[in-house]
Amino acid sequence: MTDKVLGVILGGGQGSRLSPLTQTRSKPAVPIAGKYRLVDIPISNCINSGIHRMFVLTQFNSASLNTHIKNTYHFSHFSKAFVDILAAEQTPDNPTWFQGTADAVRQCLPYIVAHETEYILILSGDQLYQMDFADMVKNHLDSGAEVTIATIPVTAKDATDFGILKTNDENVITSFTEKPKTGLEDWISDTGPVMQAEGREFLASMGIYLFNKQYLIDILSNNPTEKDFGKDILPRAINNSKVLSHQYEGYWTDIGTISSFFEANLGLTDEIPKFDLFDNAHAIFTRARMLPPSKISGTTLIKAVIAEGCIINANKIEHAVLGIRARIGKDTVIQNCYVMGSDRYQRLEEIEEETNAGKPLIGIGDRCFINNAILDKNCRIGNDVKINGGDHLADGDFELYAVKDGIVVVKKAAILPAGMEI
Ligand code: ADQ
Ligand code: ADP
Repeated sequence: MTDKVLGVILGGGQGSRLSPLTQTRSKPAVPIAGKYRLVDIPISNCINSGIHRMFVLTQFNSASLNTHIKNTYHFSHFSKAFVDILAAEQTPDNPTWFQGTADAVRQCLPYIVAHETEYILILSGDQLYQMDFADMVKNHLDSGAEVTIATIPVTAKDATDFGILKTNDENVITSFTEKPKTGLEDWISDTGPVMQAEGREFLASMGIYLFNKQYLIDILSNNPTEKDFGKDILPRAINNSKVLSHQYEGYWTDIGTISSFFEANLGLTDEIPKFDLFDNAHAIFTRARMLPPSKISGTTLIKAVIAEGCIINANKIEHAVLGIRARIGKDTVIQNCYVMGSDRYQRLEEIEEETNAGKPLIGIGDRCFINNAILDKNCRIGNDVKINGGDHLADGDFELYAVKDGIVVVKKAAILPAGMEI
């Protein structure tokens, strides 16, 4: 059945919540888990569920997103599979960028409907989860609904950040409110004994919607001023037609902010991570690179996830994810960090030249101490640099780095001179 489904991945609006990681690239291209990009998560979920045709809608079409998609998702000539990027474009009819999630899908409808498909699955681009959409499609078909929303039980604390809904006994949604700030007690649902025991009594929308194709075309075309699914289109659909809740209870988390992104990455270092990259049935795909194995010397490694192609001479790496080609010098200590790595290796002559000129090399130098930080790609961290993130640091945006919720984010290709302290 999933061969009748076309996936539409919402790749992000302004991306300001993930800034400065989105300063030079679109959100779907943000590197995650050492070797993947954000967009690999929804794409892999689709592929693992038998959905092989996908559009990625993005507000700006960065070179890095294009390169990644072009180099990663190759399908057989004999299949109809594809992953295509649709970037917001100005046309004579529409001089503006995407105004919201529903507007993004509306502006791309001509491309979407050109494909032979019966159902459109709308997905967020900034969530970490491994879900089989086939179950959701089956529920949708069995119920005869026009729309199915994937839902997950959440606690009262989390409920204010999500669309919260109530259903009848047949899981048909009867009411919906987007990110309720007051009157939460009216929105408690019977989520079952296991979820209730965890205090998860509110049914939240996961931002994953399965629409009958013609229904989606009609509701978007007939309400041209409605910009968002959560605020406008879904409440309208729930009032006027059959909208089903498909309850999911696996691991799912939103990674749209620096702190949730940071936590999700460091969560991969747990003994049994909630997001399991080692799960055969839910593999996450990414670009196949021909990188050498990582080379490590004299380093104590505790809860470390290390991608390919790294050169590590550090003293200690604890609770950290190191991305491809990360280079770390002698006597350096890295803890509670996501180091994204780099795009290339420096040639030996270049290393000699730059060292003589006193320029920090790509990677992290000797005798550094780095705690509670994200280092974007291609950073040059000089010798003896100290970065100590934490709640004592106020939020701020500076030339070389930003601080968000105590996490220091060193910007892509930033050069931190020897001895600098943050
Ligand atoms: P949010 O995630 O807050 O809530 P929104 O900001 O609309 O909603 O983003 C949804 C997805 O669309 C994200 O992946 C975002 O990056 C992307 N997006 C946003 N604006 C876009 C644009 N203009 N063009 C392209 N992509 C865009 C939504 C629902 C809630 C639900 C949560 C679950 O509105 O009801 O509970 O998702 O995370
Ligand atoms: P990002 O998304 O992190 O901003 P890109 O994806 O645009 O970055 O750039 C990464 C790609 O660029 C990689 O494929 C890498 O091989 C290539 N690349 C970037 N800089 C160089 C360089 N100086 N030499 C060789 N390859 C490079």
